[in-house]
Amino acid sequence: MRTLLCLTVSMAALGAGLVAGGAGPANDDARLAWWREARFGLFIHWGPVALKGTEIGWSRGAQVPVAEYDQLYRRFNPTNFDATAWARLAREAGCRYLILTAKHHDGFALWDSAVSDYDIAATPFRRDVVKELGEACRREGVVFGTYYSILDWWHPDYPTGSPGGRTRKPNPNMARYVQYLHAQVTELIRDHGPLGVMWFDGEWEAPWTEEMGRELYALCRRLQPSIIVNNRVAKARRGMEGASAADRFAGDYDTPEQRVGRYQDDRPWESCITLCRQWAWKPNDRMKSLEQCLRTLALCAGGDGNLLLNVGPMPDGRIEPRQAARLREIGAWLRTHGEAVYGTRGGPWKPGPWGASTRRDRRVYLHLFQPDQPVRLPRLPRRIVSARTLPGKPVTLRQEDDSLRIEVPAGARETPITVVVLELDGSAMDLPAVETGPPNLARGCAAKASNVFQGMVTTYGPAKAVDGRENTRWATDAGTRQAWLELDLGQPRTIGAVTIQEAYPGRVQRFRIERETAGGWETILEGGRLGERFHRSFDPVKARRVRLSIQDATEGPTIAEFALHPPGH
Ligand code: H79
Repeated sequence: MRTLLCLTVSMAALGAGLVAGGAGPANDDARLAWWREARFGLFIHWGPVALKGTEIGWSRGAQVPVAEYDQLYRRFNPTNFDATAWARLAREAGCRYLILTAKHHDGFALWDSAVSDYDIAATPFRRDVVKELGEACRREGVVFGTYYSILDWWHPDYPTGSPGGRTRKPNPNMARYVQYLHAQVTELIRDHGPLGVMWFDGEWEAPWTEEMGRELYALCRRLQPSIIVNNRVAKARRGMEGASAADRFAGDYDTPEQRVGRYQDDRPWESCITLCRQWAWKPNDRMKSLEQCLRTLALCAGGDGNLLLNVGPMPDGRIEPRQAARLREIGAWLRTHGEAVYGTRGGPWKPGPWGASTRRDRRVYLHLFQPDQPVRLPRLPRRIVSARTLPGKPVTLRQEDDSLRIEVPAGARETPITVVVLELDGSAMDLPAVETGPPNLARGCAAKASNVFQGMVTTYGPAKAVDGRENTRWATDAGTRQAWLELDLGQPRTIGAVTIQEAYPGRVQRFRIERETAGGWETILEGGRLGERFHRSFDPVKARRVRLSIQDATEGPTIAEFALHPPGH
């Protein structure tokens, strides 16, 4: 019922476009409103590969020989599959939508596809899993969507046959493959819809072009104007970080994978993260704790994104009881704390080790991860009229000069997250997001660099590494192995810690941080890999000019942020 209503409303509002706000989270296309409000979805990775317990995305031709893998469907007979049980579990988990892998990279279709015999109809099971699950979800009030991998290692017309294109088909025909892909996507949307979301993947391989992506997006919207399509439909995604390049066609939302996305309130995003370690079912796979799950959800919501939490059902059609139990625990927490998640926007405080914040109207919800420690956050330009935990217990609040100190009395603390509701004297929605990290002495300082990607200084210049924005970066030319970034703090400052964020984590292999002294450059610290977020404190030193010297990189280094902190941070 809710699904139908949402889809009708969205269709009426089509074409509203993006309304950029002056401050605070941007309001986008009304078509995405239900999805933003939902905040939490269930991802399901399933197929004949569950019989082997290996990974759906990359075990074909690796852990399982191709000849064996491609015959697994002949004995795929999940007689315990119960669509209603899955849809109900999603609802009990508090998931407002569900995405099923209709077709993964291995090419197998979980529905009865008219254009392929490598599908569920060819298994002993024969029942159309996509159809049954879609119908069950609609009955249970969970919005249904499908995952579809653009690449296809099984299909003879698709050029590559394994990850990284290591094996190639003898007689590929990409134009004909695109027709096949369009036919399958049409079957999903037209015959198994309406769908809330079309979740594409596998777009990174060379045969797929931006033009093909635009056409595919247009096809989806033509078949169902209200449908939401992720950024993997085209070529905009930047690595597993999942954000979209600004100059590329990027679908409707960004898709960080196996990580929480960065705070981003001007474009929708959704982190897809596995409950266990594999996407597809694996016996005795390590499962995340309830604490990890709830904190991940809070960090996503607090960063203004969604969480798509994945389970891989077993080959007999059941979701593992321990995984189902974990999902129900999440749902139980959401029944008492959902007010702080559903229908909120992230911020105004950006997430940090202390926790995260979400907002709706005049309220701000603090999701505190260490409620036994007082939290100090930068003050907001609003008066706080009341502060209580979500069950309504009083919280001690002190508004100091430039910070706000929040302390939860022992009797009011909850694990793994204590939610505090702050009531403001005005709207929380127009407040720009505030950093909660340590003070950054390098922010906005003068910077120069040994090299800038294709000389594009305004887009990728050194200033981008010190602008306080994690979604901009200093980039170097392809093939750069050594580079330096030099900062001038304007006057000698005492520094005691550094944070470095690589935009493409893993490229930097060896680096030094140096300061200029009367006698020349002196090393403050040396390190190996940087990664997504490198933080290190060191014996305080005074410095005006500081240099990041990269001695060894596998590819042109790209630095999203280079921050210097006072001692004690
Ligand atoms: O379905 C799950 C995985 O099976 C699938 N995506 C999730 C949702 C997946 N397939 N492959 N991968 C994940 C890993 C691929 C990583 C890479 Fe890349 C592809 C590394 C280089 C090319 C991603 C795309 C990072 C850069 C481009």
